[in-house]
Formats: sequence, C-alpha cells, structure tokens
Amino acid sequence: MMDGTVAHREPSTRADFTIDQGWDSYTSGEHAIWRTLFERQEKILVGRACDEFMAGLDGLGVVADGIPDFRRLNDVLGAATGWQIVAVPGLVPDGTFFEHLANRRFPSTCFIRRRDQLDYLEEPDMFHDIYGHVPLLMNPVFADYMEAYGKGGVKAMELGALHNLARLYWYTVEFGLIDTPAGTRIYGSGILSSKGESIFSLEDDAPNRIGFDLLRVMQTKYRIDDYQESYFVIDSFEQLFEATRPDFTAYYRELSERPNLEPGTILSGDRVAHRGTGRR
Ligand code: HBI
Ligand code: FE
Repeated sequence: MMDGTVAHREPSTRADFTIDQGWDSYTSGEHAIWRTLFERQEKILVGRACDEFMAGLDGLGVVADGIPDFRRLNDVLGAATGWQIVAVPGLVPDGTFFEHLANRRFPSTCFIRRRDQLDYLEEPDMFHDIYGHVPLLMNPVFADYMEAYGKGGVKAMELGALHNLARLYWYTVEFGLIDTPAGTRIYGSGILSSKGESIFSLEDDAPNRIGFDLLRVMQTKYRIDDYQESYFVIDSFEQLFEATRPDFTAYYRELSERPNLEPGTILSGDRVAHRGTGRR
C-alpha cells in the first residue's frame, strides 16, 4: 500500500489469507440455507450435470443436511487426488489464489449467502465453492488441470497476460460445458451452483454454444453480471488438459496480435453447436 497502511486482514488471517472454517459456529439458519440450495440443485442437475461431477459429489459425501466440515471433506479429497480445501474470507489476491492452486490447495470461502441472495450473489460463497468447484477435484484429470492452471497463473502474472488466462478459467472451470454420448452436460462451477443458469446454459436459445478452442477462448471477453452470451463446449477433460499442457508464452504473443472479442461474437472458423438468438 503506497500510503503505508497495511492491507486489511482479519485478525485470524494468515499471510496466505487462510482462516479456520469455524464449522462449529454455523447457525441452524445457515445450515438451512445450505439445505435449500443443495436440494434445489439436486433436482435440477439430474440429466444436466456431467457424470464426473455427480460422482465427485457422491464420493466426497457432500449431503443436503448441512454445511460440510472441511476437515471431513479433506480426508476424502486428499486420499482421492491430493487436493485440500483451505478456508479464506473471500476473494484473495490473484497471486495468492494461483499459489494455492499450484500446490493443490483450493481456496474456499466459508460464509453462506443470505436467503434473499439465493438466486444471485456477485462474489463466490461457500455453496459456490464447495458444491460448485470441489466435487470435480475428485476427478484425477480435472485435478491435474486445476494444478496446471495455478502454475500457469503465476507465469501469466509475470508475463502480464493474466487477462487471457482469466478468460480460460472463466469459460472452462466456471462456465464450461462438455459433450457426452448422452448429450451436452455442465461441468462449470458457476453454472452448477446456479439454479437459473443450469437451465439457461443448456436449454435457452439465447446463448451461443461453441466448440472449445484455446486461443479463441483466451481472446474472448466475458460478463460477470449476467448469464453468459457464449458457452464453450469441450469434448473431454483429457482434451482440455492436453490443450493447456504446452508452455503458453507463444500463445500470449499470438494473442497480443489478435483483437479481444465481445462475449457474443461468432467467428467463421468457430465449430458452432448452437447459434444464439442474442441477449436474453
Ligand atoms: N479468490 N477466493 C477466491 N476465489 C476465486 O475464485 C478467485 C480468487 N481470487 C482471484 C480469482 N479468483 C481470479 O481473479 C483469478 O482466477 C484470475
Ligand atoms: Fe468459482
């Protein structure tokens, strides 16, 4: 901080911004909000969420009856893929975020939204982080992708290319769709933890659905205040992991010569699964 003040930290926050979840202090009202959110998504995601997500949720033992204890989840998650959940007060600085991911630590908030925020809140809460993100960390290929993303983030910051990499995260980890023999399914956490967008992303005519292409995704801007205007569809987690395995330095150079695209753009070279009717 230029004026000499130290960044505000909660007394219990450590240098890496981690805090204790404080599971014993949740109220019955907070557990009830978790139950409401869980039971709602449980109904909506049947036939909409990818199998790997459902298997991860089940394997983790995340259930409707109340807010899970991160210590219990970490016993299972650690044994499955070596990932651990660390509790943080909210959004943490990019560098801290990537450092955690690069070391197989997922930073999760530990507050739950209020009842009047059930359908939308601007920043991630524990339902988004734990229900939306953590089940897929039980999948070895996706777990590797998330670690690679963390390592890539540290590098992207050094190269001044964070905005490109943030788009990759946004259109895959947060809002990604995946093709399966049974049809297109959801794997993006921002969709999985949202009642409205779980339906909109797959079934509404408004948004584009475009085949995943790494550079195309990294040149495309995104919306943070509304449903997405375009969703990108991967063929498999292996495809995603393979596409992002190489060193990104050359990609960032190529992107610096390409225009940034508006979220609703369709290019002639796109593999268009659905051409959207436009803003909803
Ligand atoms: N912090 N707790 C938390 N959760 C996030 O998803 C998160 C963050 N800090 C930075 C961040 N995401 C993004 O800006 C990076 O992916 C670029
Ligand atoms: Fe998220």
